[in-house]
Amino acid sequence: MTDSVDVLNMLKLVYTLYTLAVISLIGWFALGVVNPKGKPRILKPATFYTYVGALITVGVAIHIVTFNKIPWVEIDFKRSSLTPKQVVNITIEKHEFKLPSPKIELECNEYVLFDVVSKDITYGFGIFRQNNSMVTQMQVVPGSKNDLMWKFGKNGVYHLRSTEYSGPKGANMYIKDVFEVKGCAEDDKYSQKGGSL
Ligand SMILES: [Cu+2]
Repeated sequence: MTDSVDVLNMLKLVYTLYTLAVISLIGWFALGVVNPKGKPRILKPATFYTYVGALITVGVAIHIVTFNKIPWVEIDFKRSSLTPKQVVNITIEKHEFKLPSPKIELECNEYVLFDVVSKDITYGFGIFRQNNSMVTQMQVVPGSKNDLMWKFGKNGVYHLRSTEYSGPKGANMYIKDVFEVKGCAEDDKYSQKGGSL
């Protein structure tokens, strides 16, 4: 199952190539202008617009072709018709997470809804792997409904951390090994306790 690690690796590759293609256009133009052999070599407008047109087409196509490969997009689109199998209610007050239990078990390949309420200021709610890479996160705004639906496809133990600046005390809003996902066919290799990292 695709997760944020795979998405990030793919994006690094795709956007590096795309950015190099964009930069090459500027390089091509600059080389023409400073052409040491006589007159500046000016690009034909048709060539220029074809190249820019190709960049736009490829850039838009990347989004259209990949959007349904990204696992959380489907959840966002179908959100109103999905019923979560599990609801986790969390309250935050005075820079402290109030959890329903110290350890929370999450079911594999089921929709889980994290419903988080702030009693005072804006915080963040983020789920992190053992290597501290992020699985998912949302902002937690007081007086608003903040709920995040997610489906976990790999076994692992995850940390909870506030992902929004909430003053100096916010740095302590970090609880290790809160969430555990069990029952999947596959392990999240970055989220195993005792680290196969
Ligand atoms: Cu984009």
